[in-house]
Amino acid sequence: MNRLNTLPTYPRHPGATDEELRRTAADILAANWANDHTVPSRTLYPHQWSWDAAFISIGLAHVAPDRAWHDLRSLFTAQWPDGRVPHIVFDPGVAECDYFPGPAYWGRPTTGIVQPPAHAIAAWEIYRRRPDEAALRELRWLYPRLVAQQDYLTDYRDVGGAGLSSIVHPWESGLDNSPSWDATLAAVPVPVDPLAGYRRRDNQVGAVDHRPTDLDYARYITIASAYRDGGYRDAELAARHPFLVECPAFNALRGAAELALAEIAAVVGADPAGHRDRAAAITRALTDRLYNPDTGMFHARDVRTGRSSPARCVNGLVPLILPDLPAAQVAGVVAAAESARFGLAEGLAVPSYDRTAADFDPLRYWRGPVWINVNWLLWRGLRTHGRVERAATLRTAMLDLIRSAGCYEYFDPGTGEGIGAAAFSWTAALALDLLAEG
Ligand code: 9WN
Repeated sequence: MNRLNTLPTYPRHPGATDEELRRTAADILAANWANDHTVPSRTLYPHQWSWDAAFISIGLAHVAPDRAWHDLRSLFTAQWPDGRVPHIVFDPGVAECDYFPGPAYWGRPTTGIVQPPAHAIAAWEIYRRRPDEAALRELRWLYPRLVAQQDYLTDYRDVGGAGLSSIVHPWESGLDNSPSWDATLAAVPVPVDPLAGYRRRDNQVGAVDHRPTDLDYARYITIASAYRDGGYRDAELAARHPFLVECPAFNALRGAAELALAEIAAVVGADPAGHRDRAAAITRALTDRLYNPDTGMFHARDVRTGRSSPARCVNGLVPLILPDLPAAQVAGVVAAAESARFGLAEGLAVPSYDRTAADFDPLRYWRGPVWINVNWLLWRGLRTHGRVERAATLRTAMLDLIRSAGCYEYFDPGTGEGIGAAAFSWTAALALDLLAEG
């Protein structure tokens, strides 16, 4: 379904002023605070999510630093002994039927899979905004835990052996339904009725034509069950697990996390050098293994088949956040983002998928809509590489969307309409950060 042959212009009605948006965003974050953490959305996502907590705490740093640190502390309190930081920490006060798959499915108070490691970046951001004694205590508490998180991803998840971490489930990417996984998912055998005995909750609270299809959902459950039934062990994954993919955004965040850890190490009295070396090695591996000079983008790679996904997805632009990305890759990614496929040169926020692709879908989860968190990463990447004017335009495009539509989970890339969950935490949080950087 390609409904967009030409680039759209969003309705430019002025929407909220800076001050109004700041107030609304702070109110949303306050309303989504649940005892010791922030939920992404009261309706769709009533627990704590891992990479959401990172983005949320970056915004909270501007209005409630105590809650920013508290959010990260809650998440890392649920870290597993092997270092993995679970993708969801379940709130024991929320009923099982309010989110699927919940703790009964996973057999634990957290899920056993992870999400992109954006937390060291968040910790450094909170600290640098207010580097006082209390912040230093939090940073000291977090540092060894953040290192353990990175060690887990290096020691247990380098299934391909080339220095990149594999994700074992699309949910680990945070870009769940992205076309990046289509080829790999197509090969996952689906039992006749894999959802038997389960009831999707997302389709009851979200629009059916926005959410993943039943077939994709069935595959998600098949893959999650395989990992769960293997005791969440990572040994011999290559021989037995149906989904193993190197995602460019996940690994770029892992590299950026090492650089944030280098900054943190210098403050807490640890050695930054090892972190810088690891970051450099990740950038090299990404460039050697996932970059395609013909598309100017990074592409997900299936570790089992060795095949690169042909899809041009927003995760293929995220390595721009790495300051040591070589000039050729920087130029390629910027050109791809500016092209009509992603629309940056037209002053638009980038969609999650190539607008010109035949199966581009402006409404369905990660297959077209605009998400603020990946645009925020891209904005940082543009600034890191001196594309200051482009970064400023992207900032304006993001804020325009949010001002006009509200703090939605994602946005229709054709009309700018807000879709998914309303009062979504990371949109509110990152709006606060963007406003502060005006
Ligand atoms: C599964 C919470 C999460 C985000 C993900 C987003 C969506 C969950 C879902 O919501 O995923 O983890 O139920 O669809 O894709 O990025 O962390 O906001």
